[in-house]
Amino acid sequence: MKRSPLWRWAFPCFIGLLGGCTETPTPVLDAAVKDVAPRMDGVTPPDQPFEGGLLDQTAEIVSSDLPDVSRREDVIAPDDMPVRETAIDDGSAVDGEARDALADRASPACVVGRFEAPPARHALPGGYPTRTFTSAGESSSCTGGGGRPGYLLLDLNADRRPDLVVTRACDDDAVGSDHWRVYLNSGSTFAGTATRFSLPGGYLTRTFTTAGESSSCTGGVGRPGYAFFDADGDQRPDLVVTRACDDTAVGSDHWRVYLNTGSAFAATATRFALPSGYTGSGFTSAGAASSCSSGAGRPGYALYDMNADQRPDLVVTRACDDDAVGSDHWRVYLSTGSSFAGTATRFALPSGYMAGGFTSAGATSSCSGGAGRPGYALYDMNADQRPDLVVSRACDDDAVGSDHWRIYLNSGSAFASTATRFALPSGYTGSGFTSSGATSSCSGGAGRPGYALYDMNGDQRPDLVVTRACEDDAVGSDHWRVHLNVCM
Ligand SMILES: [Ca+2]
Ligand SMILES: [Ca+2]
Ligand SMILES: [Ca+2]
Ligand SMILES: [Ca+2]
Repeated sequence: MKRSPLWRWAFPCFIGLLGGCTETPTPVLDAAVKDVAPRMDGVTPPDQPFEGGLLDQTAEIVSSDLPDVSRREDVIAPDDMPVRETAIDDGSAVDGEARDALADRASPACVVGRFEAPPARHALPGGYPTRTFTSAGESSSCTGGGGRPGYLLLDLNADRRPDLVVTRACDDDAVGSDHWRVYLNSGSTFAGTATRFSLPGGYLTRTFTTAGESSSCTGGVGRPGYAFFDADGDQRPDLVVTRACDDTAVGSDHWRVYLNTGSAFAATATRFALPSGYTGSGFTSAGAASSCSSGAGRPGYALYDMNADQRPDLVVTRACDDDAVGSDHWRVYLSTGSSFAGTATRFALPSGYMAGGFTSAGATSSCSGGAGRPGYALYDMNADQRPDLVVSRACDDDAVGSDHWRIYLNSGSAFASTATRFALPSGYTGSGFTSSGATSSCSGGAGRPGYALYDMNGDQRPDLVVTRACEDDAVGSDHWRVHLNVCM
């Protein structure tokens, strides 16, 4: 996800209607979480015409100024899927993987680490224009002959390595309509040949061309709201429709989940129940900040697996009726795999920051005017499956974001009250790494690289991925730089 990772949505919370937002002091880890099989939604989109076997897909040639590549799209064979009975943190190597040695560098005793200064090289697929992949995800730009594809990073085959997913290709409208092109991540490279990943039918052409959308149902357009996260906890991100233009119940009492089978999103949706006590428009968006003014009463929410059961939980980061939420604690509604708990648990935040310092699941810093809002985000930096609070800029210490970050480790019911130091690589200019990701800014000599955090080698530790370097155009064209997250 993340994955960063990260799936955020907002729900209007009308406290007066139900007790859905009450809190209990029960630690998150103590809460019983049951594995409930998703119920069928009864939503059956029209059959998608099936044009021959997936293995028989013909070559897709994309014009390019890069050397060659004729690519065939293969289905991801079910046999390629890792066995999932294994505990996610057992540290065992996966047979046949090229970078087992790197994975083995994660020691169970490792509390926190650093980004290695010398970067590893991660090869990008050919067949696209130069500087196509200068960030960790882009919307397409097909007008004017530019031919820039839309793409994102998503671990579609559950080997814990994010794959490069082309969600729109300028030379083929079927990409983003009935399938995506997936370049599987081997740990040190993206495959040169794309794999075909099928999308559900029943939606407009080019509906699924980005990493997620808010809905656009006016004017008969009928574009659904959607996002990608692993709803059922099988490690495979699923396609979740948060608003459907033909059914107002989607986004008010349930979502449509198209489960990831390993080679496709299921053609038929299953139902994910939403908390009651909220109004109809509450759950229709994949991301929104709180809106407490003028009586709207919409809290800030995000989706993170706070208790390490692989199911993302609903995290309320701001509540309009309680300023302590976002200042000293968050509310967590645990996921059962097919619904969220009706009662929230309390998750403690570190002290020492301004009131309301953590009212969203991540923010850029705002140090001017004495506001003192830190820059922060949630990432599991120490590979215990629990997202940690990463402060990438602190208003009282300029070294934060230039030579280290502050990490507040997640205990399961709280973030640690004391920060751990996480070293950043030297050798970059500009404003450094004051957020957990940034687009590049190479003009005017600023020299700020484009970067993001992704676990590129599958050892559960998010790595610092430089997607554009101002002094080297090859970065973002034929490779990325990966500063591996390693133990101190
Ligand atoms: Ca899943
Ligand atoms: Ca969870
Ligand atoms: Ca952690
Ligand atoms: Ca890693």
